[in-house]
Amino acid sequence: MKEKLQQIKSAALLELQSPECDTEALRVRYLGKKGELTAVLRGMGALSPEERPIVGQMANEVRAEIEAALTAKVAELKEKALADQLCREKLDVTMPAAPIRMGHQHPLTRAQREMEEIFIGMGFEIAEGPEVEYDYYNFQALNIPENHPARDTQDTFYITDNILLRSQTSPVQVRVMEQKKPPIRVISPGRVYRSDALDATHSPLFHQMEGLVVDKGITMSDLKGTLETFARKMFGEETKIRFRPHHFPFTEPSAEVDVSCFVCGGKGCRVCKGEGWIEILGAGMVHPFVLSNCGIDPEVYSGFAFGMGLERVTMTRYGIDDIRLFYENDERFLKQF
Ligand code: 2NM
Repeated sequence: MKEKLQQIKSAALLELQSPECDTEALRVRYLGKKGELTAVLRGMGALSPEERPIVGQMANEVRAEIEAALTAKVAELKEKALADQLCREKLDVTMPAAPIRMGHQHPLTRAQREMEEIFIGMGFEIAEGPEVEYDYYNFQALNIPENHPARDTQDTFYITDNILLRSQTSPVQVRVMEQKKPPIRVISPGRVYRSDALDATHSPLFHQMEGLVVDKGITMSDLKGTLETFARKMFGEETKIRFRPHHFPFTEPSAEVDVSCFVCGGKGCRVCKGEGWIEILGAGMVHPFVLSNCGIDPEVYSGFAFGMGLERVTMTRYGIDDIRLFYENDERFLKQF
C-alpha cells in the first residue's frame, strides 16, 4: 500500500510537470471522491491496526503534496495566461495610424473661390441673396419685358404667380442698389435655376457669377479694364479680350465677351473649335431704367455689369465636356482636381 501511495504521488507530480496539464481533471482523478487516493484509503480496512495510522498519515502527506503542487501549477498557468494576453493586447503607440481619407473642394467651389479672390483684389465685395425670389427682382426691375421668353413657365420655375427660383443672380444686385448708395462694387456668385432638360451642356441648376459697379463717371473703359484684368489673372497674363455687340434688356450697350484661347493663344485649336476665341461672359452698361428702378439717378450715376456661368468657365478651363460630371459626385472625376 505504501508503494501504491508512492506511485500515485510520483505519477501525479510527473503529470503536473506537463505544460498542457489539465489541472481540474487531475484533481478529480487523484483527489476526488472516486479518485485514486480515496480508493487507497478505502482499502485501509484490510490493514493491521498498527499499520493503519502509518499508512493514513502517509496518505495525508501524499494528498497535501499533490494539493500543494496543484495549487502552484494553477497559479503558474494563470500567470502565463495573463502574460500571454498582455503580450497579445499590448498597444503600440508608435504604429503609423490608419490613413484618413481627406476630401477637398469641389472643382466648381475652387473656381468660384479663385474668381472671388481676383475680384476682391480689385475692390469688389461679395453679395448674396435669396434663391427663391420675387418676379419683381428677377425680371421687372431688370427691365425684362412682359412678353420676354425668359419669363415663360417653359424657361423659369415658378413657385406662385409672383415667386420663382431665380434664373440669374442679378436680383441680388438689384437688392444691393436699392439698399446702398454708390460707389457700389459687388460680385454675386451663386445658384440659379432654369427649366432646361439635363444634357451635356444644360442643367436646370447651375452657377453664375455676376458683377456690378456703379459710381459717378463709370464708362465702358472701366468695364473693359476690369474684365481684361480678370481674364489675365484667370486664364494667364497673355490673354486678350474681345467685345462683340449683343443685346440684354438690363444693359445698354451690351456685349458678349470672348477671351483669346488659352490653349493655342489665338491660332485656333480643338478647345476654341478653330476660332482662336472662347466666349465666357455677357456684359454692358447698366440700363438707365434699371438704375432708376433701384432709386439711383441715371443722370448722376452710371455703371457696368457682367455675368458668367461658373460651369462654363470651369469646363473651358479644364477641358470638361459634360456639365453633368459636376453634379454626379463620381470620385473618379472629382479626384482629378
Ligand atoms: C449678364 C450680362 C450683362 C447684369 C446686369 C445686372 C444689373 F443688375 F446690374 F442690372 N446684373 N448683371 C448682367 C449684364 C448680367 O449676364 C450674362
